Amino acid sequence: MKSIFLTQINNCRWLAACLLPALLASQALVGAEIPELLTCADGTKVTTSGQWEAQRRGEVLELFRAHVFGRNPVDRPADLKFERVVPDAEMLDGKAIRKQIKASFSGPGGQHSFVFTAFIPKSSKPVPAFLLICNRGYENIDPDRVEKSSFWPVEQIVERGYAALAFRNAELDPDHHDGWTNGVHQIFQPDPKLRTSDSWGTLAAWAWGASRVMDWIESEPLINAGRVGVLGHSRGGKTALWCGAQDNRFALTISNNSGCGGAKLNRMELPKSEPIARINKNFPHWFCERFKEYSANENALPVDQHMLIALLAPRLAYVASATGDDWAGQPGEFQSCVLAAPAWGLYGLKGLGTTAFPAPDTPIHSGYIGYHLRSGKHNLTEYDWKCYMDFADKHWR
Ligand code: GTR
Repeated sequence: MKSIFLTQINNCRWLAACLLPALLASQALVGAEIPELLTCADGTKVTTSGQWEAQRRGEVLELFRAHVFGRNPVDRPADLKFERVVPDAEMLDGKAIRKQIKASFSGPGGQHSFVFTAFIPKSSKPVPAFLLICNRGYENIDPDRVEKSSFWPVEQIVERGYAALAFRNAELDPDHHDGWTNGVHQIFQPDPKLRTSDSWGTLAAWAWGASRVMDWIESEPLINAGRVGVLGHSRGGKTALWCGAQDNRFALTISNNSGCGGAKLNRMELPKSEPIARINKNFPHWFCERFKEYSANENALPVDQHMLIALLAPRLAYVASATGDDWAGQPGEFQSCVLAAPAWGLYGLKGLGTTAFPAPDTPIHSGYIGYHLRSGKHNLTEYDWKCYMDFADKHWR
């Protein structure tokens, strides 16, 4: 266990740059014990990528299943099938093909389906792609492009040579605490009484949906399945992190303003940020039941969120914050990236490449973990998308 207070004392650049007096005044930082990323349950220190993959990575993944997000009852359903909702169409002045696909499957509770859209730029070779887990209304992911939202700027994404995919989270599971009687929870575990402390919550169900879209991407010759980024905003960002952690087919995972339960370090108790007690009270369906044991009890949690980001190594990871989003705890989102970076070090790769909290609108893109602090409010904007594409370009082009 390492004291975050000591970590920061050793880190004068970070302290100097982080002009948040409330943070430094917070007694909650002093002595807060951060679970060690690279120490196995049996005390073995991890010094190689081989050890990480053979032992520690699986332990960390299991801790997040058992204590935070819950356990999926099923991976890819045996009868999963994809069919076109409408014929493929040329869109964006002929620059892209639009595909609208319905994914259908069944479980003990019956049949279910959800729809996703893909805009694929015309190209002589398979293109890289971004998959958005959309937690806002349908108007944000309008397949007809009548409504154009910065949440999913398809025109810009296609212009830069990326396919843009999106689905609506609520089609997998409505975003309400409704007793697990609908959505994919009901399909795969029809009797809610049989749920246990580690049964999957709603964020896990949404993440599972993103993996089903990846199943389709793997069968789509126009997309390069080896270069797909999954991203989400806020509750969608928490979901993207859990998706990328479990599904290593995603080469890039992006958390936009994900905050508590996402990129924000729980033990960094920032006065204006969301604590576990609040998220469990307001959104009792997001995590597994056991996560409630950690309400106002952060230090008992056997993981912290830097370990979630570390599960993405050695793939690409990106965390973004916004200056006006104290609720997400920006310094805590950044600090998770700092503490996750040693996982990339095991592979001889640069993680974040700095420990200094950056000035607004100065993206850090030098390593395998990208980070930026955008000026403005809690949102997913064209600026954020530009940063994500710049980062992907740097690694993939
Ligand atoms: C808030 C919640 C956050 C965040 C956000 C969102 O109300 O407290 O954790 O997820 O909603 O998804 O926009």
